[in-house]
Amino acid sequence: MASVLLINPPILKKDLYKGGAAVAQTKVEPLGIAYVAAVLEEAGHRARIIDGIAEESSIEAISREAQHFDFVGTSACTAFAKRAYDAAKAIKEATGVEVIFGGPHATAIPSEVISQEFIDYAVVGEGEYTISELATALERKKPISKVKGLYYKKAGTTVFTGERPFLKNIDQIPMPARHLLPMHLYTGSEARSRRLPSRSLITSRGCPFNCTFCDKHIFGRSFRAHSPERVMQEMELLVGKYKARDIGIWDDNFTVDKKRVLKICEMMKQRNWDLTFSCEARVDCIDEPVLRALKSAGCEYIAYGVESGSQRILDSIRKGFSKSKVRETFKVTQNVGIGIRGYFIVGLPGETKHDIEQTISFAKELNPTIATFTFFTPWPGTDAYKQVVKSHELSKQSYWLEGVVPDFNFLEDPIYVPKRITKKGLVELHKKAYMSFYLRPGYMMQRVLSIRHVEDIKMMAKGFLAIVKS
Ligand code: B12
Ligand code: SF4
Repeated sequence: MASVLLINPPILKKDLYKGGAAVAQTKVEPLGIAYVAAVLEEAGHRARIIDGIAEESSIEAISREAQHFDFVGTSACTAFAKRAYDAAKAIKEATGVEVIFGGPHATAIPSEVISQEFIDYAVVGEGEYTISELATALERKKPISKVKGLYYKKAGTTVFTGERPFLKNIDQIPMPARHLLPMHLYTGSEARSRRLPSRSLITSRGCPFNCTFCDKHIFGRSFRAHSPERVMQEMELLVGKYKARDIGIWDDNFTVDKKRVLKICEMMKQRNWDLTFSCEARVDCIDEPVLRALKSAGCEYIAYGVESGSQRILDSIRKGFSKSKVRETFKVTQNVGIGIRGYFIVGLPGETKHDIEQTISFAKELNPTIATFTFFTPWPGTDAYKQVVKSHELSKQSYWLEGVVPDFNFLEDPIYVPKRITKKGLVELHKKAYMSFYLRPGYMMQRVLSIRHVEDIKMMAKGFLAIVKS
């Protein structure tokens, strides 16, 4: 039996959330390392998780704990890569323990990760079985060259063992090891749920679409879903053991398989739980019958990625739908009575001031319950990243080594600025997007009229404060 300490890199909340986000802090469980831990335990290994974000742990405290383990496994998306490197380096120096790096950053840019002297292994893609096979092989002193999905160092060179095929039947994976997470510290995303605690759930992996800005290296394009029966089992656990009043379904695209979604909704209704939920979907992968089923099963919010109000830009990012489709789906969703979280991006490659103005007016026309306007960030490995590197528009190609979100790309400091706009102009348009969307008298009145419970007032006050602080 090998022992593995899995960590979310330590980041203090004051460093992680700034401006509006500091008010509406999202406290979401890191399911990635929880899946990894579950498969390690299933294979007979010992796993412990320290969520350095939720627990606000120090690097020193994690290092002290690390000396009791055979391996430390760290997870990081690109936004936290620097902090994960800092933690890995300190742990290595303090303990000499072997370090395994997995997650979106390692998968997008494994050569950078494995080139760090304090990192011994980089795991790419779905990591559960790779790390568990690696731990077993090392423990039994067997060769690791057969463990697919792994980068490691050998005699001064880097070895890649080859792609690990995507898991075909994801029902084979055990449920994430929530028993190892500090579940009392997670309340969920207040921006997506009216009732707390909201627990997180993943019911499918992969998205068949191909938007240029989206990092899909982990789960790829083949859509693989849990059976409705397995989804019920996990929901049962969340409602029973973890007292969920709401569930945040974080699938990239929950409604790809409409038949499956209809079945899930029907099964949820039969169980008669006191439960609401939210999910993410594409405007062209949903229709009225599905929306009605979602509503009757307790769906309170759907997040749609609209991205832009300029059809030219929508086409250039390969979004694959028209503005009229967005209008149509928003109307039906609003008629059915489900709240909408609209995601918009500002500063996409090729955008002009006029395109962003179109995005702002489109957001106002669509009138979602909540709108977020995010600066475009070129995540490594995406087509959008390659595009802005090729056009010499990205001055700092490894910007993630200079700080963690929100040090970069937040409010005042977009990492990328399209050629035809100045940085100051982009920041002003971003601010304008928030102000002009939220400070509309009609919008404010609608929100006030939607108040049903004391909780709604609390959430609304927080939301308002978040806008003011932004
Ligand atoms: C939920 C979510 C969030 C939640 C928090 C998630 C959390 N606490 O972990 C919130 C809303 C807070 C969030 C925020 C952000 N997110 Co986010 N998020 C997601 C989402 C939708 C699901 C994550 C998830 O649970 N996946 C399911 C698990 C099972 O997958 P996983 O975590 O990747 O883990 C697997 C592998 O990566 C690997 N693995 C992971 N860790 C480890 C560790 C070891 C040791 C090993 C061996 C393997 C391993 O094995 C796991 C099982 O197969 C993903 C999209 C996606 N499809 O994953 C985006 C995603 C991770 N987010 C992304 C981004 C960009 C962000 C933001 C930077 C957005 C922004 N502009 O602000 C911020 C980050 C800053 C912040 N303030 O938190 C990108 C990351 C891209 C990248 N290269 O880093 C993703 C991939 C979306 C995308 N397609 O572009 N996010
Ligand atoms: S942005 Fe959404 S629809 Fe586009 S590829 Fe990513 S997950 Fe799929």
